[in-house]
Amino acid sequence: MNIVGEIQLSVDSRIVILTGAGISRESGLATFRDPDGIWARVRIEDVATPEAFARDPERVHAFYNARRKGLLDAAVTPNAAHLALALLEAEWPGEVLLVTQNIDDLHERAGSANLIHMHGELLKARCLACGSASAWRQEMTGESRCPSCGETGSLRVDVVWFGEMPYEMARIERALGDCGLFVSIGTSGNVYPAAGFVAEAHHRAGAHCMELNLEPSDGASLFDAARYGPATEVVPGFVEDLLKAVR
Ligand code: BV8
Repeated sequence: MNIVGEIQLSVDSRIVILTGAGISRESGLATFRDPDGIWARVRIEDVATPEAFARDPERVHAFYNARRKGLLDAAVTPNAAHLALALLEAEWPGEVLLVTQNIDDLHERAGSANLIHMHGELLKARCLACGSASAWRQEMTGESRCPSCGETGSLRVDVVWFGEMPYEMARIERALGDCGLFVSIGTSGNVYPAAGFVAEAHHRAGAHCMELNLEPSDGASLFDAARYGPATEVVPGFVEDLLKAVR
């Protein structure tokens, strides 16, 4: 058993990491619930539910087209926090599973591979006619054609809206039931089931639970320890502390 800072952790144990919009903030992408966040400008009910899409698909397409354009801006690149998590996956002897609520591709671009996008991906389209998911980097409209089946008007962005089941929950639940460390980064702890993961890791796996965030989240009291500050400062520092134990 190695002592990593304030954590008792064996170096072959699984680490589960949950990230939210805060980890991408310093790459230039907006969060949701900060004063300048996305939900300060537009209502969830108008753009991020199946009902909104049924009611006004073009409005929903426009909302995600603007975010896709922003993500594909050359100025938006992975930051030191994304890169530190990719380093941890490469050097930690045990499994590092990264579960992100984010729909951007900054974790992949930083080198993370053992990655689950539980709320889907902005750069993918899902066809309501054939069910396929395809890479999608351009504007999406009601005239867009499915790359797999050729149908037009059947595409939606491949993200999980409110009221829809997040992706790969069985795989996430299995990991939460058998991990030595659970780390929550850049999330306000508002949205379920993600906000419930810390309690699961604690009660089912007896994991040490760590919050790395700009400020205490709504779930702060559920964590054993925390480090507060910008992700590009606290995440690399924490990863270095973990890797000191294995070097
Ligand atoms: C589900 C994808 C059940 C799209 C998102 C009524 C009906 C149905 C469900 C519900 C209901 N009432 C409640 C629910 C549950 C609902 C929910 O939790 N609602 C909340 C609002 C109460 N959840 C769902 O609907 C989920 N599905 O429950 O299905 C079911 C069961 C059976 C069968 C079918 C269904 C689905 C939720 C997923 C919704 N999709 N996004 C898109 O992105 O457009 S959620 C959205 O919120 C994003 O994914 C985002 O990631 C997520 C969480 O937000 P955060 O990432 O935490 O971002 P936030 O801005 O809130 O916080 C940022 C944090 O970063 C802050 O703490 C800040 O301090 C910090 N920060 C800022 N800067 C920095 C920083 N930290 C470090 N460094 C910095 N520089």
